[in-house]
Amino acid sequence: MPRGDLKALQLARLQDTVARVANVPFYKVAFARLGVGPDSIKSLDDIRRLPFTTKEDLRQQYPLGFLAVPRSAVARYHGSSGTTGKPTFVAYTARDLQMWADLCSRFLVAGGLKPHHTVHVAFGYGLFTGGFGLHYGIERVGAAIVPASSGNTPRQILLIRDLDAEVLISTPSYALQIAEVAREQGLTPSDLPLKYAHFGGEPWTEDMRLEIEAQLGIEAYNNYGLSEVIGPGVSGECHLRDGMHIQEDHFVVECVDPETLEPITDGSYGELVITALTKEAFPLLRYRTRDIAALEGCPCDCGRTSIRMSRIVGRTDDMLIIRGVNVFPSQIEEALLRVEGTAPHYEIVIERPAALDEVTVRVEVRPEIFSDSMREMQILKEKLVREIVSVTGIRARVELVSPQTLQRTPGKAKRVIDLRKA
Ligand code: DLL
Repeated sequence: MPRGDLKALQLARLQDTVARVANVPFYKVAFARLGVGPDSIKSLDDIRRLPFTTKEDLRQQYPLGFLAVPRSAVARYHGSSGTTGKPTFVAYTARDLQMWADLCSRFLVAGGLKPHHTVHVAFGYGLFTGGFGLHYGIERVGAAIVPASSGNTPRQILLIRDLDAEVLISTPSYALQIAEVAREQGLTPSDLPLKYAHFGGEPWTEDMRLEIEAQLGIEAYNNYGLSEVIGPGVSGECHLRDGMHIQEDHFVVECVDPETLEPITDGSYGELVITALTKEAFPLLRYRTRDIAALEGCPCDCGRTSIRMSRIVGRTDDMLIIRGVNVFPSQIEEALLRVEGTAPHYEIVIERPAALDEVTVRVEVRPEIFSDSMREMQILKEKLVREIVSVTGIRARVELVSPQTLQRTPGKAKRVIDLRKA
C-alpha cells in the first residue's frame, strides 16, 4: 500500500480505537487526567497525546480490566508466562482471531512459506501465544501442520524426519537443542528434511542465525510479537532478511527514549511502544514493550512499503548496568559466538558481593575442543574475556563448563541469573 494511503488508514483506525477504549476504566481515567478523547486525534502525531500503558497497569487491572467488549464476545484467552508473579491475560474476539491468523500468514508468506510445505510447530500449545498463533497462520497459508508442541526432543526429530517437515517453527534456542540431539543420534543436517525456519519469542543475534543455519542446514527467518499486543504477528522478515516488516495497517510502532519517553526519530535504538489499531477484545494504547530496537524507514527492496524494525537487542529490564556500563545479554552472546571453541549455550550470572556488580559468564565448550589440558582451556578463556571486553566494554569472569551441562528449555532460554535480587 502506498505510504500515504497507509497513514490515512492508520489515522482512521486510531480514531476508531480511541473511541472504542474510551469506556475501558483505565483509559477513561487516563483520558480525563490528560484532557484527551476520541476528538483529540486529528493527525497521527496526536498519538503522543495518548497515555502509555505498562505491564504494571495490566497487573493492576488483573485479570481482565482492559477488556473492551462484553465477556460473552470473547472467543479465546491467552497469557504471558508470568515469570514474576501472576500471569497477565489477554483476550480475543472471533474477529481478532481471524485477523491474527491473517497477520501470521502474511509474515510466513513474506518469509517463503508455500501451501505445499509441511510445517513442524515446536512452540507450546497453551496460554503461550506462540503455538496457536502460528498454527492458524500456517493453516491460513494452506500448508500442512505438525502440531508437535514443545518438549521431548527425540520425538520431535522423529516427527520431523518421518513426516518430512521442510519448515521448523520454534524459539531459536530450542532449534539449537534439536540440532544437538540430532547430532547425538549421529544425524547430519542432510539427514533432516528441514529447509526453512521461522524463529521468534526470544532475543537472538545474527551470529546465532549463522550457527543454527549451519547446524540444521536451513535458512532462518526472524519474527516478533508479544502477547499484550497480539502474540506473534507484529512483524517478520521478508526473503531479504534485512529487518522485520512491521504490519503497520494493524499497529502503530513508536520508538522512544525509555528515560525521557521522547520520540527517537533518527533511527537509533530505543524502546518500542505499540498501539494496536484493529483489536476488538483487548486493544492497548501505546504499550511500553520494554524491547529495545531501532526503526528503519527507508523502503525495502522487496517492495513492501512498511517500516522495518531491527532485531531486539535487549529489554530495558534485562539491560545490565555493570559498573556504570550498559550491557545487554545479546552483546555477550555476540562475543561468545565470535570465538571458536565454545558452544552457543551460555548463562550470565550477576552478583554483588560488595559494592560493585560482578559478572560471570558460564559457557559450554564444544565436545571436540573440550580437553584436559589446563593450558588450552586457559587460552580459550582468555580469548573469551578479551572478546567480551571488546564488544561490551566490561570485564567478566568466564567459566568454561563441560558440554551439555547448562540447562536446556523447550521454550524461551533463560540466559540471565541475577543473584543481586536474591
Ligand atoms: O513471545 C510472542 C511470540 C511467539 C513472538 C512466537 C514470536 C514467536 P510473549 O510470551 O508475550 O510473546 O513474549 C514477548 O518476547 O516482548 C520480546 O522481549 C520477546 N520476543 C518475541 N519475539 C522476539 C524476537 C511472544 N523475534 C517478548 N526477537 C517480547 C527478540 C523477541 N525478542
